[in-house]
Amino acid sequence: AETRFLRDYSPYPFRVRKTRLDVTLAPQGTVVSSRIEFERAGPGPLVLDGGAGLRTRSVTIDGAPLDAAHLIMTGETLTIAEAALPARSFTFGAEVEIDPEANTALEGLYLSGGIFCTQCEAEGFRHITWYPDRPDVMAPFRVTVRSDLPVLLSNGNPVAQGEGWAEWHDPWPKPAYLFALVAGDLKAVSDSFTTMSGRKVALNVWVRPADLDRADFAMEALKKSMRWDETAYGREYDLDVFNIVAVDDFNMGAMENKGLNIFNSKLVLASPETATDVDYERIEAVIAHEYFHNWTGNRITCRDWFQLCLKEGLTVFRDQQFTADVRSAAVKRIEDVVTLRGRQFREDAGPLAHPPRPDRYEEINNFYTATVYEKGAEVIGMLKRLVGDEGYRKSLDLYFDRHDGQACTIEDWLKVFEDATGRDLAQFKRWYTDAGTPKLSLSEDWDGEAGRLTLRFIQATAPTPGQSDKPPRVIPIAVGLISQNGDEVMPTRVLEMTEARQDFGFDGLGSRPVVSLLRGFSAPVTVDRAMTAAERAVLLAHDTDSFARWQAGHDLAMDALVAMAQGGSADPVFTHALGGVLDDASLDPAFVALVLRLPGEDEIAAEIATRGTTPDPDAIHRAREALAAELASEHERSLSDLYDRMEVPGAYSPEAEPAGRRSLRLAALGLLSRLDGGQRAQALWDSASNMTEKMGALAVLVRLDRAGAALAGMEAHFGDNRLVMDKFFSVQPMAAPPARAVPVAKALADRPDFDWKNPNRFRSLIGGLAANHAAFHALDGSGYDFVADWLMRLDPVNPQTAARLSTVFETWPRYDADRRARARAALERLAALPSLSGNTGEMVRRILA
Ligand code: HT7
Ligand code: ZN
Repeated sequence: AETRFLRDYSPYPFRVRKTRLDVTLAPQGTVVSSRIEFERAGPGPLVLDGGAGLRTRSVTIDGAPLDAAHLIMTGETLTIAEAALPARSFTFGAEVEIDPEANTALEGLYLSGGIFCTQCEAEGFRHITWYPDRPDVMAPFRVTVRSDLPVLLSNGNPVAQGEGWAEWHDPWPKPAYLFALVAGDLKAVSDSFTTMSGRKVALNVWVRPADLDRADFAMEALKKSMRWDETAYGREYDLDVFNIVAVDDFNMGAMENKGLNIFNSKLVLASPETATDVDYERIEAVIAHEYFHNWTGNRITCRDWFQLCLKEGLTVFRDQQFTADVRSAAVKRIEDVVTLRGRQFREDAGPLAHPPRPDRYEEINNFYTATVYEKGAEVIGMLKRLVGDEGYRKSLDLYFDRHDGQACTIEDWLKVFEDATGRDLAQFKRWYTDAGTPKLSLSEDWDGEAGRLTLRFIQATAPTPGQSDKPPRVIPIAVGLISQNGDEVMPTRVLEMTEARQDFGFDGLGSRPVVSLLRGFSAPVTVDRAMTAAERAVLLAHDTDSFARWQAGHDLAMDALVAMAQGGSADPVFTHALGGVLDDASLDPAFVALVLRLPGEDEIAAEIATRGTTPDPDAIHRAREALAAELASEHERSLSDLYDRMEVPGAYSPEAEPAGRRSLRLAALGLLSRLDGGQRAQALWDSASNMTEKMGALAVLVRLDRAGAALAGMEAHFGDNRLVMDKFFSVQPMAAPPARAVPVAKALADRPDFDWKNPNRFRSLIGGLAANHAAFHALDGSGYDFVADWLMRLDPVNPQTAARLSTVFETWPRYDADRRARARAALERLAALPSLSGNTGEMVRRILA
């Protein structure tokens, strides 16, 4: 595809006053009639977007058929010359026929298990009818849906309905990407919500009738989110109804269509027997995320797709705040940083690095990335830290006041902060425009006589594709000081680093303290500092900042693992320090579970590469296994006590407290299985009544290659539950011993229920194998080939999902020459496919560049 550039933006030469759609549904021949009221806003022809799949039956202007001489139709656009249009305003009409049943790409209107549904972000509406399919063209929509199916939904409020039809009206002007339509044999969990100004809103979570008993939790999450947005941001819901629909075939997690959110069923359906604690937390967060888009995304949207992080970064930041509020803030922060490093730092360090606001793209669907989402959220966290809570609230109030109903840019967003707080954000803007993760190096200068500690910081960002020059950024560095005996001698202070090198001095210190750095992970940077294991142990035992405390333990574990992977041994300080954490009954179990979780193999590989050596996946795997075994033997008694004490009695609840206890119990189980050969795991599998413990036990049994009976039982019990069977398909390739993983994955791929056209199922198996680091990076290339073969098969059917999954290859440059050659060969096979989609083509080219 052609490259688009941010600098080429030009406004659309028309406004749309009203959009009217009449859709008669049929699996192979859905007819869409449109009437769009245009009003001229500038010079130029009328250019509308439309996909190749539109069978256009008629085009009219003000009701009169358009003379073919005035109309140019390519596969992708329809152009009407200025001379053929009335001067000021006119109504464009079209009747097109489309084929939802043939739509396996799941973009536009498609069928999922007999349910008609839509996915229009980013550019899916053009597969439904001719339209200015760009986010800065906003209009109120009136939609009639015609079908024999019992439930017919679209955006906005219901206006009227009769036998076989329903009419919907959405009064809030919106871009086409927020359009949605659903028709199916659905049942709802229904409730209502009274907004802060006293309006009653009808709420429905629509699912297939058989799934009705698993939709209550989603409804509770929705009500919680609505209340939270009122309290935390003063944002009230603005329609009479809010509908959520769950479908099984979906390219991503969920979609915030105005008043009609459509969800991947795995992010709606939950019961204790089928969903894990992690699933519950994710459902709650994504329901919140999509709901929060109503203001940050829908009422205020993006001018163009380069501005995607305007809505996504902000909405992720808001959903993170929500989870921190309704669960544990300390635990949530650590989880978010683990995710950020695992996905975004990885992206920033490789060939796919790009800024949160890119200035060019080929295929916009390839830019729904960790950088746009998670780094976009971190950037807002830094802004908040710099302007303070009050400045942030003032800025957000101004944003909503000033830009309601508009399609905005990052410049608009930053200007709001400048106007509300008086701060100059010119340098801060680099966080949006520059790619790469800054490395923050710290050296310390201690003057014992003067009682003065000087922190000398250097920031540097390595070049990224297309950006070699990296000027310094503003970095908020939160620091505290802890004395060697564990007292906090200086509470958190936020240093604002603006130069490439900068010193900060602290006076009046009686003895040399330990620096607790980057508290709360105050900026998305990597840290390079010399520190002894003993100093880290002081922070792990005493830091008052829970993030920095966890980080100290994580650093100790990482040093041990890197040493072991390179033929050395673990520093006993780590094993010993961990004992202190295990025996500290005052700590939150969820926090202890996070401390116990060893860095993942991919993270260890990244760290080894950062330290300038080539990671060996097999050695990393062995090191991680060996350290787990060492910890288990060293702390057997404490772990075994914990395993018994953390049992949660009574009925299952997905709340943070019992979930934290279960996560600690399962962390202990994982370590103890190195000693008991999986005996506890087998007993837990046999006795557990909730899916959290079942899956925790099963992962251990698969790792020990003794899961045969458990897997057979799972299949017998849950064979017809798609979401549980997705777990069956993912746990095996992911947790299997590396040498077994590819054969296991191949056997699973041969099963008749490997419904690979379903994105969840495909991601479970193929993504599961790619997540098994040592298996995916097997020296013989079998992991690379397995994944590449399946991407080749998926690409013609669902290019979006294939392109997204191709990112599993993004780290290939960090490995040895043999592995690099094998990965390159697999990618080149993909690239050579004559019919490769633009989506996957762009990704593979960038990954190989
Ligand atoms: N805004 C949505 C992003 C999205 C998407 C969702 C489902 C399928 C395809 C999609 N393309 C883009 C989801 C969100 O961020 O909330
Ligand atoms: Zn979003």
